[in-house]
Amino acid sequence: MIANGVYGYRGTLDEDDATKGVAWNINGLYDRVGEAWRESVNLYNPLYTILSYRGNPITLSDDRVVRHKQQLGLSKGQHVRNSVIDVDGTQVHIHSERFADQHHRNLLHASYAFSCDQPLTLELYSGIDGIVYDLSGSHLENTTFDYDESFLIASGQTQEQKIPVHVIKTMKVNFDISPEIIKDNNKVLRRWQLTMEPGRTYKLSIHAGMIIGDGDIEDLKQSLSEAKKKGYNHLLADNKEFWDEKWHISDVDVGHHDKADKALTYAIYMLISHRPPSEDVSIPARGLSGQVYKGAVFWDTEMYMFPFYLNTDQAAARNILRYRINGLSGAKQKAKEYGYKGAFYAWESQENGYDACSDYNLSDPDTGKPVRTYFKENQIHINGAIAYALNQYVKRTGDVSILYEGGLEMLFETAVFYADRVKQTAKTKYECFGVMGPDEYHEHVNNNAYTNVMIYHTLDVLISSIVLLRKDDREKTNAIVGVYQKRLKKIRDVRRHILMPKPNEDGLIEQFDGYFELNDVTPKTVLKKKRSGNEYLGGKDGLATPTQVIKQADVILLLVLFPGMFPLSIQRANLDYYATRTEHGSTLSKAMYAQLAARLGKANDYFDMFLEGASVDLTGEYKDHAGGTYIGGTHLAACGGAYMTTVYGFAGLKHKKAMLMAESNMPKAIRNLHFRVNMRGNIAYVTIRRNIVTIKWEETT
Ligand code: IFM
Repeated sequence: MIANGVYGYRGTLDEDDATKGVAWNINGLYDRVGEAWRESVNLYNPLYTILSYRGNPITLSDDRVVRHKQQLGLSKGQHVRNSVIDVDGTQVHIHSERFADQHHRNLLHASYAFSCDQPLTLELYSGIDGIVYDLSGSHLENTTFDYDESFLIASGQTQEQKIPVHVIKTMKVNFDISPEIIKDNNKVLRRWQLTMEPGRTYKLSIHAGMIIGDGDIEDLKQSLSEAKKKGYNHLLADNKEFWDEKWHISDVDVGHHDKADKALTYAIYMLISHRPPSEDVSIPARGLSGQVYKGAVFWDTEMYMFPFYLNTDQAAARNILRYRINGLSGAKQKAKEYGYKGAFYAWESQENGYDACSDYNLSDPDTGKPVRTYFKENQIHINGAIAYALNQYVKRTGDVSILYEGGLEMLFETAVFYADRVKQTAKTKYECFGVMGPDEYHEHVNNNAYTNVMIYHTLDVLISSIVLLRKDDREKTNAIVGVYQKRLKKIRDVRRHILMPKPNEDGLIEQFDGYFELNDVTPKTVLKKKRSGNEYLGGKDGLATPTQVIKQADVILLLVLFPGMFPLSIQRANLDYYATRTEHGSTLSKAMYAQLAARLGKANDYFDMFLEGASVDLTGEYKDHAGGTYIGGTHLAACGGAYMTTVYGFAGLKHKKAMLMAESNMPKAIRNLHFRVNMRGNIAYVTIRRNIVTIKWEETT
């Protein structure tokens, strides 16, 4: 797929339609049809282009394909397709390219070239296909098509909020034939009838744009006319400049290990492609690859993707945080709905912090009946993820302005929620009941170690942020603090007395109260009992529920995030213990094991795990269904996890304010590693060669 943070366009073919899952998926535009899940919207398809011979579409039907290849050029963000199709004894070559405009992020460009080896009369159709692929209902209504000499236009609106959308397309051809227009209820197309000369290449370039809401159609037409004038190749060259600059700061070069290098390059390509363009949007869990997980933003963004942006694109990191600040009203609303004070952030966040998470996310494999799930109300650790990222940002950038711009208020509200959510069980003791940690198989658990530490950390970040801000502007800070003065006493008390995890005599941290009493079996034993391929292992009746088998890194993530909290011996004991009990049923899991292992000098033992986690989108080896729900797509958290393991694990990167340190925790399979990091405007070039670390300060911006 190609993407630019505003939209994603899947790697489908020019001639594909809704039945093949074509999707121009828009970030931040959501809709709900009837009682179906509220999900992100796919726009009309402006790249629809097809050749036809004697009224029959030329497609990749098996008997006619001579050759077919699709490529993704990661260095310039370009999708390329080459096909040779046999048409009645004549070979028709199709070469198409497309890229997401990284400067004018509402534009999309493509070029479509074709030729044949014998004379042939063909028809070329290109236009806007109004029938689009959707997971949960058709989101665009009142669709109309229009055209003039230069443009084709499809307009409509979303069903729920009646948000107007427009897709406009202009084309240029290198042959002198006037097209006809074809318009029906589903599409508007131009059609050219061509008597093709062998050896000549016929070319069509396409420039498309979109407006969501009340944009100016004339402005968009103007931008498209300029794009057409400039031409596809020039635009591509401009785009390449963007990519060159991004790759310079973002590339992580893993010498002598093609698999690792490829996986990382792909992961970084995805992360760059999904950087949020503004504070109105963030990054959905499946990126902009489609509507899986409702196109919603999870904790994946703050916990797994954020570190990449913090190191390479701090404007994007800021947008991610601002998106949460803007979602505060939604989070306060959610807290209220559950009877709590403060802000309870959405588990599946859409616009303005609205929680799109359903109460029934899965279904029973035997009966097909919906299964009640508690992701939405149990996973209160989402608040902590946001506070953690905000704290990392402020510490790294020194940019305290975000705290005045709603950041401190957000911290207060999340802290107020936590202080209200915990239970005082003794004079000096607070506990947290009925939660779900990152391991989603076990619901309604008490004192999940990860969650309790996140609660402590959030309250701590609030208190330290107040201290920091008071040094900066006492009056301004006190004005914000004053609003919450009455709540501070409880916040401080909870911070002091929240039950914190304590390793047992074997050095093990219990994931939650009673975890060690559960059946101690391996994931293999549990998996053997599965009745259907995509049976969900957790929840009320899940096979893993009565066991110690967990879905994903939980205690291990805690150790990754707070490296100084427990001695190395404790970290090692827990890595060994939980590794044999983790199913890695989520693509968020493996990278965290590999990262901790690297820091503990065990990178070799976990290198294969790192590779598996980093390559999921290339190998396709992940669950594409869980409990009857389709969950496929691009795994942005795994991309971020691959980056984290390499930079924070293998290279042991640490930063303290403007100071940067690295150490070699390299697995044997990787001989050298290079990457750059932005430290308050200075670029550090980190190199590890034969276990020798060097950091060179490259340039000052
Ligand atoms: O946020 C994750 C969760 O931790 C595991 N299930 C999938 C979600 C989206 O990636």
